[in-house]
Amino acid sequence: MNVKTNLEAVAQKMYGKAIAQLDDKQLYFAILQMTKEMMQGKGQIKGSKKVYYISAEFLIGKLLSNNLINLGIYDELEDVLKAEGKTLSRIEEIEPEPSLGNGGLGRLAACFLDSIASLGLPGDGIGLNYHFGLFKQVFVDRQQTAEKNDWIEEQSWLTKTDITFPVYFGKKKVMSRLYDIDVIGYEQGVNKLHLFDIETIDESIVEDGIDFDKNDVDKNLTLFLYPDDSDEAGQMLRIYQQYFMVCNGAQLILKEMKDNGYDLHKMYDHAVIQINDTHPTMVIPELIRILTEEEGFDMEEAIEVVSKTCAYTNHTILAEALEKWPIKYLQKVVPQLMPIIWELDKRAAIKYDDPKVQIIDKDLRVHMAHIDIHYGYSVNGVAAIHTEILKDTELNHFYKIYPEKFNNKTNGITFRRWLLSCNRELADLITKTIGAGYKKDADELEKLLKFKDDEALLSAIKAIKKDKKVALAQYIKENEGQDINPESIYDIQIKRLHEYKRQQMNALYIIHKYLEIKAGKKPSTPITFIFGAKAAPAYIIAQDIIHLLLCLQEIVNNDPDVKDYMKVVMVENYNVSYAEKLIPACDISEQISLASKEASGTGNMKFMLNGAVTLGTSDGANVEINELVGDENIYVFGEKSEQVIEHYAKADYVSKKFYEGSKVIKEAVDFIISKQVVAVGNKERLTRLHKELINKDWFMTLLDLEDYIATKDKMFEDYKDEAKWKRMMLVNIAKAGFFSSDRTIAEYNRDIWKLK
Ligand code: 26V
Repeated sequence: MNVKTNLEAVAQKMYGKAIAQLDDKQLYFAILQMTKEMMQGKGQIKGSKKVYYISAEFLIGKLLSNNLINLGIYDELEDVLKAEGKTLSRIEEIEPEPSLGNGGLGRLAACFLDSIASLGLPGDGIGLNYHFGLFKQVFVDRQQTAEKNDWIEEQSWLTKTDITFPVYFGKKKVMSRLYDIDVIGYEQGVNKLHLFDIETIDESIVEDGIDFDKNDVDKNLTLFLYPDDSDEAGQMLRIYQQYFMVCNGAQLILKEMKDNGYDLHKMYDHAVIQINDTHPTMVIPELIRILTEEEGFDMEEAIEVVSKTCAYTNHTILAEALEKWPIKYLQKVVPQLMPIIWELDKRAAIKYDDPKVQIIDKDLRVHMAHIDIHYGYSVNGVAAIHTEILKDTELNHFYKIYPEKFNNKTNGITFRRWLLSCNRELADLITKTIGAGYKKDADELEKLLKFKDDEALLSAIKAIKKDKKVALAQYIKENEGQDINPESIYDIQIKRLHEYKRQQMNALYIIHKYLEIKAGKKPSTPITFIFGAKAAPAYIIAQDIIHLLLCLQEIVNNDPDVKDYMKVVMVENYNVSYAEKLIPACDISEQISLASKEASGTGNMKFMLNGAVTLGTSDGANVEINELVGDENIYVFGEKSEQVIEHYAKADYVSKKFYEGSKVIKEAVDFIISKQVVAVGNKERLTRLHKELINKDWFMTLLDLEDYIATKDKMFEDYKDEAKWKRMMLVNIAKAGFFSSDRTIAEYNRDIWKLK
C-alpha cells in the first residue's frame, strides 16, 4: 500500500473524513497513527545479544519528520499533502516536543538510539516517562521564569503495554506501567525506547510554575524531569526516580532473558547494559540483589555476572555533578540495596587500600561512579581529551588499577536529524554533488573536498545559508518580536547556561563591542549575537547571566547609534526544535568553555555539519574538530587544559589581577553595574554577577577574555573575505563525517558491546 491510500484509510477510520477535510490537528493525528502503523510493519531488529541503553534522559525532540525520513516516505507524503492543499512542514509544527532531557547527555542518548537502529543492531533504551519535560522558559522582567511543559496528548508516540512490575521502596510497594516508543532505523527495522511510569501519578498537584509536593511519591514519581534537587526532599525524589528506573529496567531485562530461554548464569552473552552517567548506577546492586535473593546465585557469581554485563560512560569531570548519595537517604528510600552496597564497598576496600577508590567515604556518602568502575567492565569518556583527563587526573587512581577498562568513544550526532531533516536543501545539494552514499557512510562527505575551488558549489552552499538566515530572521520576528538583519553575521551560542560554558564571556565581548561602536569604531559587517539557554531554577548565578543578556538585548537593540551595527537576541525557551532552526542559519559557532571542563559538546558538531565555523577553546570535541579541519579552518583561543588544570592545582588564578590589569576588561566588567544597565535591570542580580567575576570567577572568564576578543575580531574581519569563508564552510562540512553517531555506535559495538 502506498502512503496516499494508507493515509486516506486512517483518516476515514479516525474521523470518517477525506484528507482534504481534516483540520491541521486532525491531520497531524492521522499522520501520527499512520506512521506508527507503518513502523510496526517494519518488524523488530533481532539478534542473540542486545544492548540496553539505560538513561535518566532521552531528549528525543519531535519525532515525526525523523520517523518519516527513516521510513523513506517523507517526500512521498509531502507530495500527497501538497495535492490536498496541505503543507507537511506546518503539520510538523503541531507536534509537541518531548523535552525529556536537560541537554547534551539526553540528546546524545536520543542520537544513539537512532544510530543503533540504523546500524541494524538490537538495542533498546530504558528510561522514565516524565509527564512534564524540562520546564518551559518564559522571560518576565528580563528574568527567567519556569512553567510546566507537558507533551503527552490523547494520541502520541507512546504505546501503552500490558507490562507492569512491582517496585518496592523498603516495605512500600508501587506498581509500574511500561510505555514504549518505537525507534526506527534509517531503512531498517525497529528497536524500542521503554519508558516506565506509575499509574497513580497526579498532574493536579502541580502548583505555581513547576512547584509541587515533593513528598508524595505515589503522585509525583514520574511527574517531572530532574526536579529541583537543591533541598532534601528534591534529592530524595531523585533517588526514588533512579531506583524506580533501574528496578523496572532490571526486571524487564531479566524477563527478556527468561522469555528467550537464556541461561542467567551467562547473561553477559545476551545482554549489555550501558549505564549513561551515574543516574542509573543502582542497576548494579539491584541486579545483584535479584540474582542472589530470587535466582539462587551466590554473591560471588552474582557480582561476576553483573560486572561482565555492565559498562559505564562518564559525561563530566565537574565535581559538583558527580553523584554522591548520603547513606541515610539511600537507607530511607531503598533499604534493601544497602546490604549489597556495603558488601560491594567491603570487597573493594579489602582489595584496594586507597581512600580515593572507596565506594563509601568517611562522611558516609556513596560514590556512584566508583560502583560503576569497580563493578562494570568498561569505562569510557566522550571525547579524546576528556578520556585523557579522566585517566591522568580525575580517575587516575582507578586507571592505575584497571587500565584495561578505560577507553574513549568520541561523541557523535545523527545526521538524519541534524542534516537531512533540519537542512534538507543542503542535504539535497550534497547528494547532487557526491551522491547519496554519505547518508549511510558519513565519511563519504570528504568527497566534497574535491570541490574546494568549485565556485558554483561554494556559491550554492552560501546561498542555502542565506536562505536559512532569512527563514530564521522571520521566525525570530514572529516568536521574539525582534528584527534581525539576514545580511549580518549570525554568531550563535546555544547550550545549557552554566558558568563553565562561559556565556558571560560572550556577554563581555558584546559590551566591549557596544562601547567601541559608541566611541565611533563601527564594524564593517553588522553582527547578530544570538543566545539560547535555560538555567537550572536553583542556579542563581546562571539566572543572573541570563538577566544580563536580556538587559544587553534591551540596551543594544534600542540604541539608535548601535542597532544597525549589532543586535542581541536571547531566544525564549530554547529546545531541540529551536536548535533545528538556529543551527542551519549559523555563521559562527561559539564553543568557548574553559579548557578541560566541557567533556565533549555535541552542538559543535551540528554547527560544523551545517557549514558554520567554530570559535572555540581547546576543549572537548573542539580539539578533534581542529585536528580534522586544520588550523586554517577554525578559530582557537584561550589557555590550554594542562595550564588550566595547573591553575586549579596551585590555586593561583586571581581574577582581580586581570580586572585591574586591563583597561578593556575593567571597562567591560564595570559596565554590568553601570547606570545604563541598572536602569533596565535588577540591581541585586547585576551586582552579584559583577562581584562574582571580580572576586571569584571560578571558570576563569577574565583569563581568556582578551584572547577571545582578539580572535573574534579577527573572525569578523575574515568574514569579509568571501572566498576564504566559503572554503572554510565547505571544509567544515566535508570533515564532519567523523562526528556521525553511526561511527560512535560502531565503535561502542566493536570495543564494548560486541553484538554482531
Ligand atoms: C550536571 C550538573 C548537575 C548539578 C549542577 C552542575 C552540573 C553540571 C553539569 C552537569 C552535566 C551532567 C552530565 C552531562 O550532561 N554531560 C554532558 O554530556 C554530553 C554528552 O556526552 C557532553 O557532550 C557534554 O560536554 C557534557 O557536559
